[in-house]
Amino acid sequence: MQIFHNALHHTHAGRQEMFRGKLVPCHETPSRVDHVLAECQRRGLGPVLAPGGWTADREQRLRHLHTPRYLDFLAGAWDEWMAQDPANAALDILPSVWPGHAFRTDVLPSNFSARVGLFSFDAGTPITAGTWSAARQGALCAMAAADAVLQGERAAFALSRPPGHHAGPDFFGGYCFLNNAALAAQTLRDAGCARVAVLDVDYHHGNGTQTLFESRNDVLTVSIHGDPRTEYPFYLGHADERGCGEGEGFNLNLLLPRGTQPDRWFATLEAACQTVSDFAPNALVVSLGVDTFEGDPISGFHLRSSDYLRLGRTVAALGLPTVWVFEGGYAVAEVGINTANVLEGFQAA
Ligand code: Q9C
Ligand code: ZN
Repeated sequence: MQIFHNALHHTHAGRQEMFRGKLVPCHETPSRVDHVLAECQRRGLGPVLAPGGWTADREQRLRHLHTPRYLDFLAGAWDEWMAQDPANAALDILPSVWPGHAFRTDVLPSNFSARVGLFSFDAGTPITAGTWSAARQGALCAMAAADAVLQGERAAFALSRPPGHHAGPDFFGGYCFLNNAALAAQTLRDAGCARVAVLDVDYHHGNGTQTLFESRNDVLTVSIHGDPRTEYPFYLGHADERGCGEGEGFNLNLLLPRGTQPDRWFATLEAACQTVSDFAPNALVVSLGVDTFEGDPISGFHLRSSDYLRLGRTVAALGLPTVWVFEGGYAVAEVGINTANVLEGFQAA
């Protein structure tokens, strides 16, 4: 299948994230994508392509899913940071204050730190010098993969980085800035697919994707993830979130406890696929996180490398035009093998 590679992804290289009262090295590293690309190439899984450029349609789609004031903030963040102090060049931007509850979010603060907090929900997602260009190019990869499927490819893979499924209309967090999978889904909708399903198999709930589509009945969102009562992102992803208004019944959260073994995970995947199939979508977007792996340093499921072949086969059985979008997966030594296994399992089926 065609693989859309973000050649600018290295320019987003966070140094540190906040964890239990101290700054620790970022889990979401450039080497992750290097491993995935190398393994896809080693196996000859498909041509590695550039996503093409920004068209008026693509720019408009980005501004439709994300708010202009959020995009403007991201676009200018690094320059503002540098203008504060040239010594900031050696530091990442991290938030340290948030509006929380019972504060106003309609007044845009002129203070830079206040705006970093307004548009974020955790202190684990640094903005660096190259974040904006990397995130934009990653978003382009997702839209290009959707375009490839629209042009008749059975499937395409967006090797996007940074990941996207935690990013919402006007917020970043969970290592995500622009919602790549949502942009792929909207690309399919804009080209005339009446119904699009998004299946999120990352360990963490895709809160950004849910928030973007929860009021809509044209995009079904289904996510399998660690129970948010104990797992990040904690404040969304519960079973009773079924969608809002016209979108009621078009969001499904399938929760599993930390420690879940492959048998139960795959039984849940079958349930997810049944819901996707019942929706009868014209196309499918998969948020492909492989942080469900037993060796993942920040997650709690126990899938083994061979299980990812089965994941690919199971999704292939849906028989849908499929856009794969790369998300999480932090066991760096295995992230390439596990991701390529999914794509190989899909293609072999
Ligand atoms: N020290 C994705 O998989 N931090 N994002 C958890 C670890 C946030 C994961 C705490 C995890 C975000 C795309
Ligand atoms: Zn994840």
